This record gives sequence, structure tokens and C-alpha cells, in this order.
Amino acid sequence: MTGCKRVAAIQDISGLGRCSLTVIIPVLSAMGVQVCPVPTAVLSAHTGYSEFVIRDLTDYMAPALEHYKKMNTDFDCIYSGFLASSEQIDHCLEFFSAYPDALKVVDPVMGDDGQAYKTYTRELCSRMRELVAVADIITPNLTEASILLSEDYPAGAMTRSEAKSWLVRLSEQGAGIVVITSVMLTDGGMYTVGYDRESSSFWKIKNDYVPAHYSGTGDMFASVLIGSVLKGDSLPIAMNRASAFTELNVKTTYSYQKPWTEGLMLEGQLPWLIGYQELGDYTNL
Ligand code: PXL
Repeated sequence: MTGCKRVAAIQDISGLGRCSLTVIIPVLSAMGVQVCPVPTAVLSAHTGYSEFVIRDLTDYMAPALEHYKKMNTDFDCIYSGFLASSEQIDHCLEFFSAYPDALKVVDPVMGDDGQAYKTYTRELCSRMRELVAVADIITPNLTEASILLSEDYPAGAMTRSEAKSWLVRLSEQGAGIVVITSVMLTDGGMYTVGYDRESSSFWKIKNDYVPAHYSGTGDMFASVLIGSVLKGDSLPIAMNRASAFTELNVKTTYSYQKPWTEGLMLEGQLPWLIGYQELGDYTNL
């Protein structure tokens, strides 16, 4: 019997609009992985709402890390996501260097649909590369991938060789594993694409297109991917599990025609994760 894996999740907590910790905690818990939240900010609602109250927790992060070090707390994974200030990059770097054996996952949360989020300054976006440089796994969406590569957001579909080139160039920024979500390829399909530098392997998972997007989708995808990798799944199976669960949640939410701001209606779908489905819907990119 192995014990439960533990992830330090450096992320905000938002009251309204499921995203970040309100998605990450239930998802990873359902997968049998413990989450230790390291809140970067508390918000009354995520930044996609027209108004929100925000309390920045930058000055909480260093003392929290000191406490964990003093307690000899071990983490199997350090996972960074939504950050409230560019100074928080330094604190994330301190967490990563304090736990050199932990899996370092950076979700370079910066924007969606070709736009940066309201609170993401130019400096914060540019400093995100410092986290990407030390990560083992990064999970940008196409908007974030384009910001990291200083490329224009693709106006249309990408060829398979363009997608491979983006994956390789992102990996050259640091992470051995790169997964990009929401990529439209020239066959007209929407895909999640991934690259493992060590084995030089490229993978893709086809997603059904749903004409809607919801807050917290990237957080859900990254958390399932992390849970799956920590449980020992290969990269394509982890991508498959994360895509399948995210797609199920998008379709459920779309069927109720809920506003995108409310996020994914994940509560009813958690048993799917507990069931730990057998999967094999990946192909080579
Ligand atoms: O899901 C990304 C995210 C996380 N946290 C907050 C956000 C967003 C995206 O809008 O506003 C507070």
C-alpha cells in the first residue's frame, strides 16, 4: 500500500465562478491525492466577473514555506497557477527550489481566447518564463503558449508540424513535458497536444467541439493530468484522462446553458474520477 501523494497548489481561491482551488481541491481529492493549498489571493469572484474584491496574499507565501520547511513537510508535487503579483514568481521559485525532488508543474495561467486576464500585467506575463524554465511539466492553453513564444495567437488552424514546433520550442524554455490545450488542427478538429522530450514522443487527443468556454477549464485539465501522472499513468493516458473528464464537464455544463463565468458543473461528475476509467483514445501527433 502506498500512501496518498501530496501536492502544494500555489493558486488563488475565488468565491464565485469555479476555478483554481475550488476546482483543484475536489478533483485531486477524488483522485486520491491530497491538496495543500497555498493561496496567492482571495477573490470574491474570479477576474472574469465585471466586479470583484481581491486580497493579495503575496506576503503570506514566504512564511508559509518557512513553516512547511520547519515541519519537514514533504510534497510530491509543487503546482503553480494563478498568481496575483509578479513578486509571487519569486515565492514560487523558492517553493520549487525548496523541494527539488517534487514534480514541478507550472500552469502558466495568463489568459484565454487570445486575451490576457485583467490582472495579468506585461511584467507578470514576461516573468512567467522564469517559472516555465524550472518546470518539469507545463500546461499552457493556446493563448498562453503564444504569449510564452512571443507569437501571434493563431488566427486559424495549425498544421501538425506547426503544433510540433510550438511544443518543441516551449520545451526548449525548460520543461521536459509540454501539453497545449485547445489547439485547432487543419483537419478541423480540436485537440490537446503533448510532447515528452525524453522519449521524443508527440501525442494528441481529439476533443469534441462545444461552442462555449467556461472559467476553470484549464485548472480542471491540469489537476486531472497531475493526479494521473502522480498515480503512474503515462503521458498520453494522463492527457486522455484529463481531456475526457474536462470534455464531460464542458458538455454537462453546456447542456444546462449556464453562464461561462460560473465555471464547470463538476460536482455531479466527480465519481467518474473515483472510478479510474481505463482509457486508450490517444494517437501520435
Ligand atoms: O482559471 C484561471 C483563473 C484562476 N483564478 C482567477 C481567474 C482565472 C481566470 O479568469 O480570474 C482568479
